This record gives sequence, C-alpha cells and structure tokens, in this order.
Amino acid sequence: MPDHPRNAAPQPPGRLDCTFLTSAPDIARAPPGDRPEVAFAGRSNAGKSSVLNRLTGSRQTAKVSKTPGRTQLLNFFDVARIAGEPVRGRLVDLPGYGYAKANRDAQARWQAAVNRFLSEREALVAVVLVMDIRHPLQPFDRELIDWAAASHLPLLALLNKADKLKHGAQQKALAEVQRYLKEMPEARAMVFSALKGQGVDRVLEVLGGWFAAEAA
Ligand SMILES: Nc1nc2c(ncn2[C@@H]2O[C@H](COP(=O)(O)OP(=O)(O)OP(=O)(O)O)[C@@H](O)[C@H]2O)c(=O)[nH]1
Ligand SMILES: [Mg+2]
Repeated sequence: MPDHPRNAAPQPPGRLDCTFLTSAPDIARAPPGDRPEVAFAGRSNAGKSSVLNRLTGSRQTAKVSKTPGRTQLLNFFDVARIAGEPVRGRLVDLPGYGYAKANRDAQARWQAAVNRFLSEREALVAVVLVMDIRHPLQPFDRELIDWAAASHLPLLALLNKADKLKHGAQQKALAEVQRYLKEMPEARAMVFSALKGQGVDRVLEVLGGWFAAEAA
C-alpha cells in the first residue's frame, strides 16, 4: 500500500464537525436540497437530538429537553468533516413521533411534515432511526423501516439509551431488531448510548460511508 501521509499518524477519536444551517416547519420552507441528506427520525424522547449532540461532541448542536417533543421543526446541519475526513453532507433532526402531550392539531402537523419530508425530499440518501432500546420496534418504527426497505433507502437503527440495560438485555434487544431487519440488505442495527458515547465510532463510519458513496 502506498505510504500516504494521511495514514502516517493515527486519527484522533472520531468526531463529526457540523454547523447549524437553518430550521424549517415543513419541506416547502426547507433549504434547497443541494447536498446529500441523512435524516434522524424516531419517536419523541428516543434521543435523536442527544445522539446528534454526542456525535458532534457538543451539547449545543441540537436542543435536548427533559420534556419530550421540543424539536418541533426540521433542523438542518451542514457536515464539513467526519473523523478528520472532509465530507459534503447534511443532517436533518426531525420532530419526534407521538408526543402525547402536544395538542392533536400540532402533533398532526409535525407528523405530516415528517412524512412529507421523508417521502418527497430528493436529497435524502439515508435514515438513522433512533429507538429507545427498552422499547424498540414500536408501530411507527416498523412503519419507517418498512417504508425505507420499500424505497431502497439505507437505514441505520440505533438502539439508544443502552446505558439503561445490562449487556445481556442489550444483546437481546439487538437480536430482536436484527431479526426484523433480516430481509433488508440496506438496513442494520447498532446498540448506542448518547449518554456514555457507546457506538459513536461505528455510527461515524456508517455516516462517512453514506456521504462518500454519494460523492463518488
Ligand atoms: N440514559 C440516557 N438518557 C438519554 C440518552 N439519550 C437521550 N437521553 C435522554 O432522553 C430525553 C430525550 O432526549 P432528546 O434527545 O431530547 O430526544 P428526542 O428524540 O430529540 O426528542 P424530541 O425532540 O421530542 O423528538 C432527554 O432527557 C435525554 O437526556 C441516553 O443514551 N441515555
Ligand atoms: Mg429532539
């Protein structure tokens, strides 16, 4: 293998460098889809915003709340580097599904906005589905997985909040989700903890791979 300078020194621990671009209430008011986009979807309170913050290493990236349902807009972040490698991509933090305390109109509005974004956004190249490892594969999760499979969209299922379970229970939940994904070559599942940082490097690898495939 040629002695490329990039390989000369070990990389520092992986990190995702991104900057907030803008928020939009729906696809009609979203910025132009001029970069490949990866959406973070999942039930309200599963930890989408926390996962994003853990990947960037900054608590400021996406708003995290004790009260679920705080991400009410589509939030766009431009990615500049992953683990030191330049990339051209965008992450979209989506509003969570099923926030019980929101009034019904507001909830229906967000869900329509998320559904339209997922089905119509041409720049979308992959989806990260964040689930609470203690309650994986809720109806919305299954719907999203089935839709991604039918659309041939790569999907990464993150079983977040792994710190809440012992190793054995984590593996059991992972096996259950992997069974559900079995017939889907473009989907995979990983155990993750936004709190502890478990799984960060592997997720960065997947994201980097998706963006690199789009750039090729
Ligand atoms: N123990 C533990 N708590 C977590 C983890 N990730 C997120 N949380 C907590 O779960 C709650 C919800 O996290 P958010 O990141 O706001 O969840 P969200 O999916 O963005 O929620 P919405 O914006 O409502 O869709 C917060 O209290 C977080 O601190 C984790 O890995 N472990
Ligand atoms: Mg959020």
